[in-house]
Amino acid sequence: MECGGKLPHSKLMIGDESKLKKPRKQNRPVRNRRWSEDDIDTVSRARRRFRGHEEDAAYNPETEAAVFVEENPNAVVVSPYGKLAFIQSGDVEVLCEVDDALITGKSSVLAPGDRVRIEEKGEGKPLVVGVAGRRTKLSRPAVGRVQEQVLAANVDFLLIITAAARPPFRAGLVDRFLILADAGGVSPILCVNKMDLVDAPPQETENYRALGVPVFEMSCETGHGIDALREALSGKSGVLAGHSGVGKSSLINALDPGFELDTQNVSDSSNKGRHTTTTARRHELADGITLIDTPGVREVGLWKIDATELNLYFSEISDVSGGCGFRDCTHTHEPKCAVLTAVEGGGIARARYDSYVRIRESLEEA
Ligand SMILES: Nc1nc2c(ncn2[C@@H]2O[C@H](COP(=O)(O)OP(=O)(O)OP(=O)(O)O)[C@@H](O)[C@H]2O)c(=O)[nH]1
Ligand SMILES: [Mg+2]
Ligand SMILES: [Zn+2]
Repeated sequence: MECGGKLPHSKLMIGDESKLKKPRKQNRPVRNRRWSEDDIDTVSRARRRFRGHEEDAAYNPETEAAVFVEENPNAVVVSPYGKLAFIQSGDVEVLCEVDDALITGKSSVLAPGDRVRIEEKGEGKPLVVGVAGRRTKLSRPAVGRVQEQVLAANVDFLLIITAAARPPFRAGLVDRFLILADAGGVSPILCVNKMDLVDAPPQETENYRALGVPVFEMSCETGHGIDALREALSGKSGVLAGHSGVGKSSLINALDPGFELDTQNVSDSSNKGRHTTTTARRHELADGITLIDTPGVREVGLWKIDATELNLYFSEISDVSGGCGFRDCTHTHEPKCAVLTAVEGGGIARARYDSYVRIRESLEEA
């Protein structure tokens, strides 16, 4: 799988790519190296083995092969707009038409961050004639579940934005976003915003630190933690995702004071955000940072992930599952299950295990 490449899993390593090019050591411990390029390779290899075919299972060869042929992109997608698209070409943003070959149903296959080729037609709007293969992508099932919806393309990071409070921290959503990131070759970063509202971060954040996911505690309101994140993102690209009202757009405004994106109060009665941002859009910030803002989500569907391979996306589970009595152990009820033993013994966080079980059930129902 052609994926993120050179993706640091600790902010200390950002900008120091030499460290990432070390030869691969045999039998090094699996823990804490979860989100490196090697790991993504390992997961995708395992997934290919499981599926028994050569292509990367995260990509859909039927739809993508025909479309992603552009070898000379000259522009980048800012925001798809039905059968049109806002495209950044040099310093200007232009509204373009999109070639029929790139349209499925009422919209195009384009996602913010896609590298495309546009051509002037002489009259009218320029035309998007092709799109290049994606280095990474973040996708979920589109409404109706039969089609893939790519939320963002060619990003280094998925910034999973959560709030310490208002709306409440939801670990289950974080777990699903981690799967999406892994499946698309994107490095996750967990941002815990609104720290000004609490004395201590939600307890579950420790589970993510233990997995090697970088965790940034911050407040867009007070500016706490913003410099550290800006430094970590310098020169990189990312997509922001999370529940409505957690502060995604506020974060862009905080990282670059030149921005004044619309933000809105979380309604006090329901504790739910109001979906202030309604379309995904790519923004170029100071310090060479590119971020795609997205509308808030309540749920995250998983695209092309099978219940039986779910354990591959929970590194702490796949680390110990070799010790299970049955090779096809589901880690839910079987005797001699090494995963259940680890959960009992505290080696695997109960909240993460519960997420695994819940997601597994949802995939079996689908
Ligand atoms: N107390 C506090 N409030 C914040 C913080 N960050 C953002 N907010 C507020 O939270 C509300 C929602 O922020 P937005 O940036 O609109 O949230 P969003 O994630 O973009 O929401 P959607 O666009 O609906 O997905 C706004 O009223 C912000 O002012 C923070 O660190 N602390
Ligand atoms: Mg927003
Ligand atoms: Zn088991």
